[in-house]
Amino acid sequence: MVDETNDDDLDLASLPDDELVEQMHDDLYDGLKEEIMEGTNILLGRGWSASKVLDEALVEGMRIVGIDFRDGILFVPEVLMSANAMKGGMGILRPLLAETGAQPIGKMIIGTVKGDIHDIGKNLVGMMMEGAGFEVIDLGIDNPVEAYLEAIEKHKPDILGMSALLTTTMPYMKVVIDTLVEKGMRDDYIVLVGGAPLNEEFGEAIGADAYCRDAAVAVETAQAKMAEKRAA
Ligand code: B1M
Repeated sequence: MVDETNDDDLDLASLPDDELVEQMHDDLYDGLKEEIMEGTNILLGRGWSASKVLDEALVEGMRIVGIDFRDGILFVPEVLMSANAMKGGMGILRPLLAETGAQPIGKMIIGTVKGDIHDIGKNLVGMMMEGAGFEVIDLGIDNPVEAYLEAIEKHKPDILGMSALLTTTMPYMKVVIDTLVEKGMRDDYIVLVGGAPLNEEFGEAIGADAYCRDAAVAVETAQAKMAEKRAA
């Protein structure tokens, strides 16, 4: 998707919604952070909800990047630029998605597992959980089991969330859960897992409470599990 127009000349604000969204997909592809931030602000100014901007402009754009990364058309440095541009847009949406006057309804720690540095999806889950009224402690990327245990000890969360984007790192989630079992702590926490290569079967097989397909499902699942926990 080589953009042959001169981006300097392109007035994003003059584009109708559908063309602007398409342009944002191109800009994300090209790693243009400022343009992504501008486009995000324009759509919000036109009355788009934060979640609509997130889903239709940013997440969909990243999906396209993912396809060309898989097919060897884009490489790591380019995808890093796309990720950086995506984070620019997410930074604007974050406070809007997290806007809530309510008391925290539960506490979650979330981190990407050891060996894995993908964090966009995890960050999105954290943002949506905050938006739903949860307190979220983000452990970042590349977390060994010790980091999860330390954070559990320190923050005493209701929920432990783990993210993995690689088939080679997703088995590490089982290492964390098995360690909780060994220490007799497993039943004290709701364990939710997610990430593109996972599925429900995997979640069950490793002993998680649930696999969450996306951030919205993570919120719904967390709410349901918290309600069950409170009722019990
Ligand atoms: Co990576 N990468 N990457 N990468 N990368 C994938 C995952 C890949 C599928 C690309 C591909 O080939 N199509 C592929 C994995 C293949 C596999 O394992 N089978 C891959 C690879 C191979 C690699 C490297 C090994 C490449 C290399 O070095 N040769 C390398 C690994 C580095 C490492 O981690 N050790 C690598 C590196 C990178 C970058 C650094 C360049 C960059 C990451 C930047 C960053 O995150 N800061 C990157 C990116 C951006 C991607 C793709 C293109 C996009 C991921 C993303 O952000 N998606 C990705 C392709 C793809 O997934 N289509 C790819 C958008 C995000 C919103 O979705 O993360 O799925 P996602 O999160 C969703 C759900 O999964 C769920 O909710 C989120 C929001 O709805 N979810 C959770 C996620 N975590 C959750 C936790 C929960 C609940 C739900 O807890 C409760």
